[in-house]
Amino acid sequence: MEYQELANVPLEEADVVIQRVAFGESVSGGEGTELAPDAILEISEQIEYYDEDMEWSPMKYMSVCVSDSVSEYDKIKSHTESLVRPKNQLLISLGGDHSITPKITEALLKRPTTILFLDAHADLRESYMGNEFSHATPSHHLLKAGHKMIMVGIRSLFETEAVRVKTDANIDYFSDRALRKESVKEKLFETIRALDGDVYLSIDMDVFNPAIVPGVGTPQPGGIDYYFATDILEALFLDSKAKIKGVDMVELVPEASTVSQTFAANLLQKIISYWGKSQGFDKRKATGSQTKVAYE
Ligand SMILES: [Mn+2]
Repeated sequence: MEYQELANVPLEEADVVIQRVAFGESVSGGEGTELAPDAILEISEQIEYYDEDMEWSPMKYMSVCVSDSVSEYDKIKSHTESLVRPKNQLLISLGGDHSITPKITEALLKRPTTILFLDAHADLRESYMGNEFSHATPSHHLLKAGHKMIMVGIRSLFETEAVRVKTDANIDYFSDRALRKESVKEKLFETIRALDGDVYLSIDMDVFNPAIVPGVGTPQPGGIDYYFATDILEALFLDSKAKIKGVDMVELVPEASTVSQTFAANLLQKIISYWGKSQGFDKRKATGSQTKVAYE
């Protein structure tokens, strides 16, 4: 598979590494998250190379490598480790359901880190339907590993989760409803801009309004929109001192209209563009993946 139909470069040369995590066993509502990585990459060829927000074509200056697919849960950690190289790279993992996040972070994060967690659900259960590593449990594992969490867009909680988000000192909680208030929104952006040190970004696609992204395993009414998400990316990548250790996008279920996977592919492009700009790649020589493309 390729991103935007760009030829894959060797891992050693890649600025951006896209990991395909085709694991979707634990989704309760819908099925098909394991199909999302390839559906997002397939539709990414429809997206213009030029990013109208950052006013550049990121892939002119950056090179990309799409990994082979990992579909067994017990192999996600070692697969993630196998993709890490001692150079400045951004690893973006395309899920799969949300249970993959703790396995990816186990591989990437060697010390306590801030997890910016966009989701309709708190995902704090210790186990769900008998499964300790279900899509309803990633936050539990992340906190257990010592990470701090900033939760954004939450609007569906189990009673004990509702208590924990307000009492756990390691959770900075921004519910979807509260974010309708300008003052709360501003507080979220201040919090993100103040980030310093290692940060991992996890985007559950059900954080978005399901009228915009209908293809998710467990849709919830309410939710954020595209520009709210790009504002978050801008604050994180361009206005903060955070060092981004990795990104994942999970819980997408490809659907016939292709609206959901097109949304995800655009969001993926924004992540790549904003990160590339933050690294100053627009000032280096234009020898990226796009320069090998022949135009008609
Ligand atoms: Mn989730």
